[in-house]
Amino acid sequence: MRRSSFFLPIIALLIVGAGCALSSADTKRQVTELPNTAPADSVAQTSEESAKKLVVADVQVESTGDVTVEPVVPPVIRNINLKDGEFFFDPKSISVKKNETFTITFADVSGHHTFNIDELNLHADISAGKVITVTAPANPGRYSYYCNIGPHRTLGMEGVLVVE
Ligand SMILES: [Cu+2]
Repeated sequence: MRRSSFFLPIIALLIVGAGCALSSADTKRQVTELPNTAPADSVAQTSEESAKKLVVADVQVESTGDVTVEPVVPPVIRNINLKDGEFFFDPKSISVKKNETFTITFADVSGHHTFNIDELNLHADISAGKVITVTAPANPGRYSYYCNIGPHRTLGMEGVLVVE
């Protein structure tokens, strides 16, 4: 009885002491770890974020570069004045680049005529001042244009769209 009552408080103290030592070691570890990891993470995040911002900035620069290129395209669209009469198209040859978009304005139209390019599925009634927009095919070649009314084509209402 004496021994056990003497040792019990010591054992209890040892346990409490061990518990204190463990808990203080834990808090020390937490205290020392937190300041080390937190700034390192925040630095890494900010550098990642700034890297993302840089990438976004690059994309924006590229897209604005494209946007500035696009408005330049419409003025590049060439207009071709095409006269027609009894029975001709003038000029009889139009040269364009592949994929080029251009307009044809029918300047002087006398009588009822049409303008057709079969390969482009282009079929239009034409009248004075009419403007049609044409996109040249991707394949270079020679594409006939003609009027399909009566014998107009055989009478001379034809020409060729040369795609280079
Ligand atoms: Cu015709």
